[in-house]
Amino acid sequence: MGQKKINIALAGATGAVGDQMITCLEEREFPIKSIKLLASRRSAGRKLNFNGQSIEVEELTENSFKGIDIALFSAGGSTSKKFAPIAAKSGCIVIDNSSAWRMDPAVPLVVPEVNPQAIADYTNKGIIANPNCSTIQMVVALFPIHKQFKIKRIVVSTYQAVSGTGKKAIAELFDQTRAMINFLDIKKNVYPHRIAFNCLPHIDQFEENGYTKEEMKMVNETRKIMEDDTIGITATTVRVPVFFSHSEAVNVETVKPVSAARVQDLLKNAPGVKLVDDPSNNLYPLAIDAAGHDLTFVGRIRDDESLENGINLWIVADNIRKGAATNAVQIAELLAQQYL
Ligand code: NAP
Ligand code: 12T
Repeated sequence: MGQKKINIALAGATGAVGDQMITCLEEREFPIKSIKLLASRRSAGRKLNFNGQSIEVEELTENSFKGIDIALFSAGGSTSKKFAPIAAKSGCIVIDNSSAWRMDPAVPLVVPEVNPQAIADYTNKGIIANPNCSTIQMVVALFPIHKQFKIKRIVVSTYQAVSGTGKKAIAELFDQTRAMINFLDIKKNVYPHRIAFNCLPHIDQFEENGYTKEEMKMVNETRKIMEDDTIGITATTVRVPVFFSHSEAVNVETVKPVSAARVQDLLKNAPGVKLVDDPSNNLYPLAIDAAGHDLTFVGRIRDDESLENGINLWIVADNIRKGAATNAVQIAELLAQQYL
């Protein structure tokens, strides 16, 4: 990447995703000219490290984006709704991690391994949306299958880490676990029920149809990214007491004849995928192995013996890295290389 150096801003720099954005930009040696770290007034004045340099966090305001080329937002939906258009108006391109803009038809929703061409539409509003974490890892694994065998229907159940909810939820699982093993009282703040030693079939808010917003994001975002509204998708999203990495049990029905062996072959060389599928040696993707990595790990690939053309897979990725920060930084890299 010997190209133009970029003035970058991180909105939500002090959060779980912002923290990983900083690490990602450092690790990937993103071509930075300057970096501005933004958060709420509560964090203004705090210092964070970037490439060995101590940088003061500033309060996010309407004037934060002058001279910025790319702004990476991970400061919640309402902040994005309000400030992304203001940032775009100041002439920078926003890559937004919240759900605020994802289904806006004028806003591209991008996973670089699947639809990098959609980035070109950033000119519509100056905003590019980063998909939901559960959706990103699923489409990385399924898009090669869709291209080859045409997917008719997806049935997915997720096992999602608490880090998806942010720093307070990470602390809640830690505190509740410690309280449990010390026979102390359990405090609940973030989730409506105890998450320690439990599973909650509830991620984000419930909608009128009985599904959660998280489940409907998986349905709608998958179709938008794969650019195919004919795919049937149904999801059950579950919070589990895991700190990092989402796991997904996925059943796929295809139009063309498919087999587990052919899908294994296909995914061996698929971009962004690491095949881990050797059950005889107890090898399959695990949340604890995916944590800290950028690839999407796929295994347990089996023929669905109840269907003519069906397979089952187990898909795991670090929800804060590929599910959020890494995917956003990959989009920023493509912007810098091809558009700026
Ligand atoms: P978090 O750990 O709770 O951090 C929230 C961040 O937003 C903090 O930096 C916080 O600053 C900042 N913030 C909150 N309110 C603000 C305001 N009014 N003005 C400016 N900054 C404000 O949460 P997180 O897990 O990092 O998630 C942040 C965002 O990323 C959310 O929008 C979430 O939807 C999105 N996200 C997306 C994915 C994905 O699927 N792609 C995954 C996880 C999260 P203070 O420290 O000052 O409070
Ligand atoms: N509620 O970006 O709680 O739409 O794990 C991501 C993760 C929303 C999002 C979570 C959420 C999003 C969560």
